[in-house]
Amino acid sequence: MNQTNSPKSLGMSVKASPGDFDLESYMHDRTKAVNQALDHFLPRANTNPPTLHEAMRYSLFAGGKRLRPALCLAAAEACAGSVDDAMPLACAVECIHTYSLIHDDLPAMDDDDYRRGKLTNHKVFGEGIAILAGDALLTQAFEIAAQSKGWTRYSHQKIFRELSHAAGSLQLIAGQVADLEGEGKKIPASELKYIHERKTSALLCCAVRLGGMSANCAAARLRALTDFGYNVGLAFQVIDDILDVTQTSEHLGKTAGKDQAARKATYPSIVGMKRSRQIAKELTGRAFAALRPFKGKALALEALAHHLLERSR
Ligand code: GRG
Repeated sequence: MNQTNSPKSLGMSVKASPGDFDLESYMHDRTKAVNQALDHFLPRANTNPPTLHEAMRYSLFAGGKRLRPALCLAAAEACAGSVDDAMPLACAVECIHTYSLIHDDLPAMDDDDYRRGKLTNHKVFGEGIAILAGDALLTQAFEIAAQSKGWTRYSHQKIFRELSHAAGSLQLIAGQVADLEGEGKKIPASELKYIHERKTSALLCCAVRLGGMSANCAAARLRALTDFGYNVGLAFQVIDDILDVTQTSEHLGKTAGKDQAARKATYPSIVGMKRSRQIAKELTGRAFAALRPFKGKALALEALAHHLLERSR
Protein backbone atom coordinates (compact mmCIF):
# COMPACT_ATOMS: atom_id res chain seq x y z
CA MET A 1 0.00 0.00 0.00
CA ASN A 2 1.29 3.44 -0.84
CA GLN A 3 1.64 5.55 2.27
CA THR A 4 2.89 8.74 0.62
CA ASN A 5 -0.07 10.75 1.87
CA SER A 6 1.30 11.41 5.34
CA PRO A 7 0.37 14.79 6.84
CA LYS A 8 4.06 15.84 6.74
CA SER A 9 4.19 15.21 2.99
CA LEU A 10 1.05 17.34 2.71
CA GLY A 11 2.80 20.34 4.22
CA MET A 12 0.84 20.26 7.47
CA SER A 13 3.75 20.98 9.74
CA VAL A 14 3.11 24.71 9.36
CA LYS A 15 0.60 26.38 11.69
CA ALA A 16 -2.05 23.70 11.29
CA SER A 17 -5.05 25.01 13.13
CA PRO A 18 -6.44 27.56 15.53
CA GLY A 19 -6.12 26.92 19.24
CA ASP A 20 -4.37 23.88 20.57
CA PHE A 21 -5.84 21.28 18.27
CA ASP A 22 -3.06 19.14 16.80
CA LEU A 23 -4.30 18.68 13.25
CA GLU A 24 -1.08 17.09 12.11
CA SER A 25 -1.38 14.11 14.45
CA TYR A 26 -5.15 13.98 13.88
CA MET A 27 -4.57 13.67 10.12
CA HIS A 28 -1.76 11.18 10.67
CA ASP A 29 -3.99 8.87 12.72
CA ARG A 30 -7.10 9.25 10.57
CA THR A 31 -5.18 8.84 7.30
CA LYS A 32 -3.60 5.64 8.58
CA ALA A 33 -6.98 4.27 9.68
CA VAL A 34 -8.63 5.23 6.37
CA ASN A 35 -5.83 3.61 4.35
CA GLN A 36 -6.17 0.40 6.36
CA ALA A 37 -9.93 0.37 5.93
CA LEU A 38 -9.72 1.02 2.18
CA ASP A 39 -7.15 -1.77 1.89
CA HIS A 40 -9.59 -4.07 3.69
CA PHE A 41 -12.64 -3.05 1.61
CA LEU A 42 -10.98 -3.25 -1.83
CA PRO A 43 -10.40 -6.60 -3.58
CA ARG A 44 -6.70 -7.64 -3.51
CA ALA A 45 -4.66 -6.42 -6.50
CA ASN A 46 -4.27 -10.00 -7.80
CA THR A 47 -8.03 -10.71 -7.76
CA ASN A 48 -9.38 -11.47 -11.23
CA PRO A 49 -9.24 -9.33 -13.37
CA PRO A 50 -5.89 -8.26 -11.87
CA THR A 51 -5.33 -5.31 -14.25
CA LEU A 52 -8.57 -3.72 -13.10
CA HIS A 53 -7.93 -4.22 -9.39
CA GLU A 54 -4.35 -2.98 -9.75
CA ALA A 55 -5.66 0.13 -11.56
CA MET A 56 -8.30 0.79 -8.87
CA ARG A 57 -5.69 0.47 -6.12
CA TYR A 58 -3.11 2.48 -8.08
CA SER A 59 -5.20 5.66 -7.92
CA LEU A 60 -6.78 4.99 -4.54
CA PHE A 61 -3.37 4.63 -2.87
CA ALA A 62 -1.53 7.23 -4.96
CA GLY A 63 -1.20 9.70 -2.09
CA GLY A 64 -4.46 11.67 -1.96
CA LYS A 65 -4.87 14.02 0.97
CA ARG A 66 -7.87 12.06 2.38
CA LEU A 67 -9.67 15.32 3.15
CA ARG A 68 -13.16 14.00 2.51
CA PRO A 69 -12.75 10.94 4.77
CA ALA A 70 -11.21 13.19 7.44
CA LEU A 71 -14.18 15.57 7.22
CA CYS A 72 -16.58 12.63 7.48
CA LEU A 73 -14.84 11.19 10.55
CA ALA A 74 -14.52 14.62 12.18
CA ALA A 75 -18.24 15.29 11.67
CA ALA A 76 -19.06 11.94 13.29
CA GLU A 77 -16.86 12.83 16.26
CA ALA A 78 -18.45 16.29 16.56
CA CYS A 79 -21.79 14.50 16.96
CA ALA A 80 -20.38 12.09 19.58
CA GLY A 81 -20.28 9.25 17.05
CA SER A 82 -17.47 6.77 16.51
CA VAL A 83 -14.74 6.56 13.88
CA ASP A 84 -15.53 2.86 13.38
CA ASP A 85 -19.19 3.52 12.57
CA ALA A 86 -18.33 6.34 10.16
CA MET A 87 -15.45 4.54 8.43
CA PRO A 88 -17.38 2.68 5.69
CA LEU A 89 -19.03 5.98 4.69
CA ALA A 90 -15.70 7.86 4.76
CA CYS A 91 -14.21 5.17 2.48
CA ALA A 92 -17.23 5.19 0.16
CA VAL A 93 -16.82 8.95 -0.39
CA GLU A 94 -13.08 8.56 -1.07
CA CYS A 95 -13.83 5.87 -3.70
CA ILE A 96 -16.30 8.21 -5.44
CA HIS A 97 -13.81 11.08 -5.25
CA THR A 98 -11.02 8.92 -6.75
CA TYR A 99 -13.29 7.71 -9.55
CA SER A 100 -14.13 11.32 -10.40
CA LEU A 101 -10.43 12.23 -10.58
CA ILE A 102 -9.57 9.24 -12.82
CA HIS A 103 -12.35 10.22 -15.24
CA ASP A 104 -11.55 13.94 -14.98
CA ASP A 105 -7.96 13.22 -16.09
CA LEU A 106 -8.99 11.27 -19.23
CA PRO A 107 -8.11 12.70 -22.66
CA ALA A 108 -11.83 13.30 -23.31
CA MET A 109 -12.01 15.48 -20.19
CA ASP A 110 -9.06 17.45 -18.76
CA ASP A 111 -6.39 15.28 -20.43
CA ASP A 112 -3.90 15.28 -17.58
CA ASP A 113 -0.68 13.30 -17.25
CA TYR A 114 -0.12 13.71 -13.51
CA ARG A 115 -2.30 13.32 -10.45
CA ARG A 116 -1.33 12.92 -6.81
CA GLY A 117 2.33 13.26 -7.92
CA LYS A 118 2.14 10.18 -10.15
CA LEU A 119 1.25 9.40 -13.76
CA THR A 120 -2.52 9.43 -14.23
CA ASN A 121 -4.40 6.15 -14.37
CA HIS A 122 -4.89 6.12 -18.16
CA LYS A 123 -1.17 6.90 -18.70
CA VAL A 124 -0.26 3.73 -16.80
CA PHE A 125 -3.12 1.34 -17.64
CA GLY A 126 -4.56 2.79 -20.87
CA GLU A 127 -7.85 4.61 -21.39
CA GLY A 128 -10.10 1.57 -21.42
CA ILE A 129 -8.91 0.23 -18.07
CA ALA A 130 -8.91 3.75 -16.55
CA ILE A 131 -12.58 4.22 -17.49
CA LEU A 132 -13.41 0.81 -16.04
CA ALA A 133 -11.36 1.40 -12.87
CA GLY A 134 -13.34 4.62 -12.35
CA ASP A 135 -16.64 2.79 -12.95
CA ALA A 136 -15.60 0.04 -10.54
CA LEU A 137 -14.61 2.50 -7.81
CA LEU A 138 -17.96 4.27 -8.12
CA THR A 139 -19.75 0.93 -7.77
CA GLN A 140 -17.42 -0.20 -4.99
CA ALA A 141 -18.46 2.86 -2.98
CA PHE A 142 -22.00 1.53 -2.67
CA GLU A 143 -20.83 -1.96 -1.74
CA ILE A 144 -18.72 -0.40 1.03
CA ALA A 145 -21.55 1.87 2.21
CA ALA A 146 -23.78 -1.23 2.40
CA GLN A 147 -21.41 -2.49 5.10
CA SER A 148 -22.21 0.45 7.37
CA LYS A 149 -24.49 -0.50 10.25
CA GLY A 150 -27.56 1.62 9.41
CA TRP A 151 -29.11 3.97 11.95
CA THR A 152 -32.60 4.61 13.32
CA ARG A 153 -32.74 8.09 11.72
CA TYR A 154 -30.69 7.12 8.66
CA SER A 155 -31.47 3.81 7.00
CA HIS A 156 -29.25 2.33 4.28
CA GLN A 157 -31.81 3.67 1.81
CA LYS A 158 -31.14 7.24 3.04
CA ILE A 159 -27.37 6.68 2.95
CA PHE A 160 -27.50 5.38 -0.65
CA ARG A 161 -29.70 8.29 -1.67
CA GLU A 162 -27.24 10.74 -0.10
CA LEU A 163 -24.28 9.25 -1.98
CA SER A 164 -26.05 8.86 -5.31
CA HIS A 165 -27.48 12.38 -5.20
CA ALA A 166 -24.04 13.95 -4.53
CA ALA A 167 -22.38 11.86 -7.28
CA GLY A 168 -25.21 12.05 -9.78
CA SER A 169 -26.53 14.10 -12.68
CA LEU A 170 -27.74 16.99 -10.51
CA GLN A 171 -24.50 17.49 -8.56
CA LEU A 172 -20.99 16.14 -9.30
CA ILE A 173 -21.67 15.24 -12.92
CA ALA A 174 -23.77 18.38 -13.53
CA GLY A 175 -20.79 20.41 -12.32
CA GLN A 176 -18.46 18.57 -14.65
CA VAL A 177 -20.82 19.11 -17.61
CA ALA A 178 -21.05 22.85 -16.90
CA ASP A 179 -17.26 22.96 -16.49
CA LEU A 180 -16.73 21.26 -19.87
CA GLU A 181 -19.30 23.42 -21.62
CA GLY A 182 -17.89 26.58 -20.06
CA GLU A 183 -14.36 26.05 -21.39
CA GLY A 184 -13.17 28.95 -23.50
CA LYS A 185 -16.32 30.97 -22.70
CA LYS A 186 -16.66 34.08 -20.58
CA ILE A 187 -19.03 33.09 -17.81
CA PRO A 188 -20.44 35.21 -14.96
CA ALA A 189 -19.43 34.60 -11.32
CA SER A 190 -22.92 33.16 -10.67
CA GLU A 191 -22.31 30.39 -13.23
CA LEU A 192 -18.88 29.69 -11.75
CA LYS A 193 -20.51 29.34 -8.33
CA TYR A 194 -23.01 26.87 -9.84
CA ILE A 195 -20.05 24.80 -11.13
CA HIS A 196 -18.17 24.91 -7.82
CA GLU A 197 -21.27 23.99 -5.82
CA ARG A 198 -21.70 20.86 -7.87
CA LYS A 199 -18.22 19.82 -8.98
CA THR A 200 -16.61 20.26 -5.57
CA SER A 201 -18.86 21.31 -2.72
CA ALA A 202 -21.50 18.59 -3.20
CA LEU A 203 -19.17 15.67 -2.38
CA LEU A 204 -17.37 17.48 0.44
CA CYS A 205 -20.73 18.39 1.95
CA CYS A 206 -21.92 14.81 1.49
CA ALA A 207 -18.83 13.56 3.38
CA VAL A 208 -19.62 15.87 6.31
CA ARG A 209 -23.34 14.97 6.34
CA LEU A 210 -22.60 11.24 6.21
CA GLY A 211 -20.33 11.67 9.24
CA GLY A 212 -23.24 13.22 11.15
CA MET A 213 -25.60 10.50 9.92
CA SER A 214 -23.21 7.81 11.16
CA ALA A 215 -23.68 9.32 14.63
CA ASN A 216 -27.47 9.21 14.18
CA CYS A 217 -27.47 13.01 14.61
CA ALA A 218 -30.65 15.05 15.05
CA ALA A 219 -32.03 17.14 12.16
CA ALA A 220 -30.71 20.46 13.55
CA ARG A 221 -27.19 19.07 13.73
CA LEU A 222 -27.47 17.77 10.17
CA ARG A 223 -28.55 21.24 9.00
CA ALA A 224 -25.54 22.80 10.74
CA LEU A 225 -23.20 20.23 9.15
CA THR A 226 -24.75 20.87 5.74
CA ASP A 227 -24.14 24.60 6.09
CA PHE A 228 -20.56 23.91 7.20
CA GLY A 229 -19.86 21.42 4.39
CA TYR A 230 -21.36 23.63 1.69
CA ASN A 231 -19.22 26.64 2.65
CA VAL A 232 -16.03 24.66 3.25
CA GLY A 233 -16.58 22.96 -0.12
CA LEU A 234 -16.89 26.29 -1.94
CA ALA A 235 -13.86 27.74 -0.11
CA PHE A 236 -11.89 24.60 -1.02
CA GLN A 237 -12.50 25.16 -4.76
CA VAL A 238 -11.69 28.90 -4.62
CA ILE A 239 -8.38 28.00 -2.95
CA ASP A 240 -7.83 25.25 -5.54
CA ASP A 241 -8.25 27.86 -8.30
CA ILE A 242 -5.75 30.15 -6.54
CA LEU A 243 -3.20 27.34 -6.08
CA ASP A 244 -3.49 26.44 -9.76
CA VAL A 245 -2.02 29.89 -10.49
CA THR A 246 0.40 30.32 -7.58
CA GLN A 247 1.96 26.86 -7.15
CA THR A 248 4.14 24.63 -9.29
CA SER A 249 3.10 21.27 -10.73
CA GLU A 250 5.79 19.62 -8.62
CA HIS A 251 4.36 21.06 -5.44
CA LEU A 252 0.73 20.27 -6.32
CA GLY A 253 1.41 16.78 -7.70
CA LYS A 254 -0.77 17.67 -10.70
CA THR A 255 -0.33 20.00 -13.67
CA ALA A 256 -0.44 23.61 -12.47
CA GLY A 257 -1.71 26.39 -14.74
CA LYS A 258 -4.20 24.04 -16.42
CA ASP A 259 -7.18 26.33 -15.88
CA GLN A 260 -5.60 29.18 -17.79
CA ALA A 261 -4.31 26.86 -20.52
CA ALA A 262 -7.81 25.39 -20.99
CA ARG A 263 -9.28 28.93 -20.83
CA LYS A 264 -11.41 27.88 -17.87
CA ALA A 265 -13.21 30.46 -15.79
CA THR A 266 -11.88 30.57 -12.23
CA TYR A 267 -12.31 32.99 -9.34
CA PRO A 268 -8.86 34.56 -9.94
CA SER A 269 -9.68 35.03 -13.65
CA ILE A 270 -13.11 36.57 -12.97
CA VAL A 271 -12.66 38.61 -9.78
CA GLY A 272 -8.86 38.74 -9.38
CA MET A 273 -6.52 37.21 -6.84
CA LYS A 274 -7.14 39.62 -3.95
CA ARG A 275 -10.93 39.30 -4.08
CA SER A 276 -10.63 35.50 -4.51
CA ARG A 277 -8.67 35.29 -1.25
CA GLN A 278 -11.31 37.45 0.46
CA ILE A 279 -14.10 35.22 -0.84
CA ALA A 280 -12.35 32.07 0.43
CA LYS A 281 -11.95 33.74 3.82
CA GLU A 282 -15.61 34.83 3.92
CA LEU A 283 -16.78 31.32 3.04
CA THR A 284 -14.57 29.82 5.75
CA GLY A 285 -16.00 32.37 8.21
CA ARG A 286 -19.49 31.14 7.32
CA ALA A 287 -18.33 27.56 7.83
CA PHE A 288 -17.03 28.45 11.32
CA ALA A 289 -20.32 30.19 12.13
CA ALA A 290 -22.23 27.04 11.13
CA LEU A 291 -20.37 25.14 13.84
CA ARG A 292 -21.70 27.37 16.68
CA PRO A 293 -24.38 24.85 17.77
CA PHE A 294 -21.56 22.40 18.54
CA LYS A 295 -20.39 24.76 21.31
CA GLY A 296 -16.67 24.09 20.91
CA LYS A 297 -17.10 20.31 20.43
CA ALA A 298 -16.26 20.36 16.71
CA LEU A 299 -12.55 21.11 17.09
CA ALA A 300 -11.38 18.78 14.31
CA LEU A 301 -13.89 20.29 11.85
CA GLU A 302 -12.77 23.81 12.81
CA ALA A 303 -9.11 22.87 12.39
CA LEU A 304 -9.81 21.24 9.02
CA ALA A 305 -11.69 24.33 7.76
CA HIS A 306 -8.81 26.52 8.85
CA HIS A 307 -6.26 24.22 7.22
CA LEU A 308 -8.23 24.08 3.93
CA LEU A 309 -8.11 27.88 3.78
CA GLU A 310 -4.39 28.08 4.57
CA ARG A 311 -3.24 25.04 2.57
CA SER A 312 -0.59 25.29 -0.10
CA ARG A 313 -1.50 22.10 -2.01
C1 GRG B 1 -18.68 10.79 -15.01
C2 GRG B 1 -17.16 10.91 -17.03
C3 GRG B 1 -17.47 11.30 -15.66
C4 GRG B 1 -16.65 12.11 -15.01
C5 GRG B 1 -16.85 12.57 -13.68
C6 GRG B 1 -17.32 14.78 -11.90
C7 GRG B 1 -15.99 14.52 -12.46
C8 GRG B 1 -15.79 13.55 -13.53
C9 GRG B 1 -14.91 15.16 -12.08
C10 GRG B 1 -14.87 16.19 -11.07
C11 GRG B 1 -13.51 16.06 -10.42
C12 GRG B 1 -12.89 17.33 -9.99
C13 GRG B 1 -11.63 17.73 -10.63
C14 GRG B 1 -13.44 18.04 -8.99
C15 GRG B 1 -12.87 19.24 -8.45
C16 GRG B 1 -12.57 19.02 -7.01
C17 GRG B 1 -11.10 18.96 -6.70
C18 GRG B 1 -10.33 20.22 -6.65
C19 GRG B 1 -10.54 17.80 -6.49
C20 GRG B 1 -9.17 17.59 -5.95
O1 GRG B 1 -9.36 17.24 -4.60
P1 GRG B 1 -8.13 17.05 -3.59
O2 GRG B 1 -7.22 18.22 -3.68
O3 GRG B 1 -7.41 15.78 -4.24
O4 GRG B 1 -8.68 16.70 -2.26
P2 GRG B 1 -6.59 14.59 -3.56
O5 GRG B 1 -5.83 14.00 -4.70
O6 GRG B 1 -5.70 15.13 -2.49
O7 GRG B 1 -7.62 13.64 -3.01
